[in-house]
Amino acid sequence: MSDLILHHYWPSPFAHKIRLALGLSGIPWKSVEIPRVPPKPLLMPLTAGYRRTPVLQSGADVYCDTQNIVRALAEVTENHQLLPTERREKILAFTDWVDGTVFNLAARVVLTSALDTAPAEFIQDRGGLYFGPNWTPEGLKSQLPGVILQLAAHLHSIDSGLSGQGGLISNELSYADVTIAYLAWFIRGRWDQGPEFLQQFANIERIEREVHDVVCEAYEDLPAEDALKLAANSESQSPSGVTEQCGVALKQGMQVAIKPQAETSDQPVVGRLRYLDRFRVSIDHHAPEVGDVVVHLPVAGYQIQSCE
Ligand SMILES: N[C@@H](CCC(=O)N[C@@H](CS)C(=O)NCC(=O)O)C(=O)O
Repeated sequence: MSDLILHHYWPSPFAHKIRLALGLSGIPWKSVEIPRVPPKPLLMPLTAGYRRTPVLQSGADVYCDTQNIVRALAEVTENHQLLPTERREKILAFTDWVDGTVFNLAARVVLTSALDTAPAEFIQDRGGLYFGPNWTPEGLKSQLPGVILQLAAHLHSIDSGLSGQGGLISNELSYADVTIAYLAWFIRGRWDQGPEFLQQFANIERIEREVHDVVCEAYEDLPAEDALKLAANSESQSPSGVTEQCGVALKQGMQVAIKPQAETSDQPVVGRLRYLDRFRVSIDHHAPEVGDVVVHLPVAGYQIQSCE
């Protein structure tokens, strides 16, 4: 297995989720810090234009999106603590809902409370990413009480699903618990009323504590240029081939564009289709800085379109 390199910045909640996941599994990793807003000139050659955070690199294989990264961690390291095989799909369904619905509400609360203090460039960028092109500061402010109520309703149901001990899915902490922990970490650290708000959810606070207590941080810093060189000197270890699926005419080698299904300002990732199954889509990508790499995205939550 080649070194696992996380391209991230420290305040990113989704990156925090992967840092916790790596820590809980005891997997050592290399840390490349990337900018919080574009341009990201030392990331783009690797990702074919995917600009979100984090990205996991293993040699010439580049995994985008945290759901996909967690699946890849289990495959590449053969460590199944995060996603025990028999409970994997249940955990991923729960975490997909948290990352989409629940995180989006938390991001609305955090962004609304930062409207008058965060740099305008940051607010503009994140507004477009999370709320589409038609969001306004006034709209966010007027919806805030209703958004807090929705967030509290979802957290109440997660909290009641947790018993007095153990994780959400079993006695062992899993990726489901890591997901609860990153969400609580985000709400606590980025919203001034977060610590008080979270006191309503004693079980969530317990999981947040237990996950953070148990992780060991085994990382080393790596300059971004070295990560690019490493990709250039490696070959992808991932498979190729397109699994036939009912109603889908995509073929290996076709030029495709892939972007999040939601209304966002993300640019599509474009490349030749190399691999497709029920969960993952991979494209071949070439850039002078990295040579040939393979960029992997999840199928669920992304729109894959032929450009031919
Ligand atoms: N669905 C993505 C969402 C990732 C995401 O939205 N990350 C935030 C940071 S926490 C982001 O990319 N912000 C914009 C940026 O970093 O350029 C995932 O699970 O990885």
